[in-house]
Order: sequence, then structure tokens, then C-alpha cells
Amino acid sequence: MNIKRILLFLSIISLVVIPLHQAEALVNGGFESGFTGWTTAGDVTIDTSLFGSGPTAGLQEARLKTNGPTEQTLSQLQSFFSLPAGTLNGLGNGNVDEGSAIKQTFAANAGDVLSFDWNFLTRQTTPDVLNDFAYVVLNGQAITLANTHSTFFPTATTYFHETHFQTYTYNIPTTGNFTLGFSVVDVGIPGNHGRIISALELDNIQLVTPSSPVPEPATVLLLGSSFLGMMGFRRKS
Ligand SMILES: [Ca+2]
Ligand SMILES: [Ca+2]
Ligand SMILES: [Ca+2]
Repeated sequence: MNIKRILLFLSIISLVVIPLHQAEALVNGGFESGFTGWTTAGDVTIDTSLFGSGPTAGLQEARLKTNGPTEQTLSQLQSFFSLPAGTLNGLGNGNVDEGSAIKQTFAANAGDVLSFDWNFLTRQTTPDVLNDFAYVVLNGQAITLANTHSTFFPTATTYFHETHFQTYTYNIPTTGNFTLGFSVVDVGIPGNHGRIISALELDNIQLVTPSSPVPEPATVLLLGSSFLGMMGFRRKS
């Protein structure tokens, strides 16, 4: 085998193998292992079907809540997500008093499809001037999922209203590390902290590559051996 063929072989093998050694993939998107893989802040819990809503996949789901002494302040939430000051109140839902959050960073490729199931629950009246809301953070961009002006249904849970589960889908725009975050907050007005509780349920968070699946190690071996075989054949002929 001459040096050109060796280099060609190595470059082809590296093209096939490198995608297998990217940074970590999204893990535990269904919360079947509790909050393993997630960074949490504030009052969060793992629920089963005993909660009265969900899970939408498997046996467990996550619930972020606006109750309890561990809740984060507005500035703590913004630094948790590395959001500039003013971002959360700038969403237009009202002034954030306190809340809870989770996040995870994982490797993603442009064109991958991120999806998750969410349900916003509240004991506020709907709508309410104490306009509690839930939001998602997609690589530094905060987007409101629901607030007390959303469409609500009766709930079998200990809350008074829920939006029901909905599936959110997002196309990853660029290849690299991607940070996904979720949060639910109490909104206050002067003289009223608005600490009537709300929550965000989450489950079934998935990252799917639509058309070009990463080859399994067995496929890589097969490709490599057939390439060697091809070169052997060419040498003989
Ligand atoms: Ca689950
Ligand atoms: Ca609260
Ligand atoms: Ca509230």
C-alpha cells in the first residue's frame, strides 16, 4: 500500500468516525432517571401518573413549581440562563417575582429536530393581572410557552387550571453545543408578590436527526473493511 493510499484511507475513516466522538448527547429527556444530566435551580420535582396529569412517555416526568423557599429571584434566573438583565420582564408577561428552572447542554447538528411535551398549570385565575408564565430557553433565546391568558382546561391535579400537554418542535439552526432550558415563574405587582402557585410539567424531550443517522460502530467497521478489500482487489488487478 503506498503512502497516498494510506492517507486517503485514513482521511475517509476519520470522516466516518469523528461524528461518533462529539460532545455528549442529550440525556434523560424523559426524566426516567430523575434529574440526571440536568442542572436544576429552585423548586423542582419528579412526578408519576399519581400527579393526575402525564407523564406523556415512560413512568416519570418533571414538574417545575413556583412554591417553596428554594425559588430563584429574577436576577438569579437570568444568570442561570446567562440572559441579559431585562430579558424576562421584557417578554411582556409582567414583572417576574420568583421561579424555578432546569437546563441541559448537549451536542446538536444543524437540521436536528428538538421536541418536547409541556403543560402549564396554575391556581391563579385565568387570566390574571398576576400573570404567571412558563418559558423555554433555546440557546440564549427566551420564548413564552404559556401565561394566565392561555387557553385552559379543568385539571385532575391539585392546581385549578391546565393548558393540557402540547408538543413544541424546534429545528436546530447550527451545529455545536446547544443549551435547552425551562422555567416557570410567579409574576408580582407593587404590593403583591403574587405567590399563588403555578407549574410547568415536562416530558419526552427528544433530539432527532431526520435523514442522516450517525453510523453504528459496526457500520464503520464494515465500511473500513470493505474499503480495505477494495484496495486489495485493485492491487491484485
Ligand atoms: Ca418520561
Ligand atoms: Ca412562589
Ligand atoms: Ca403566582
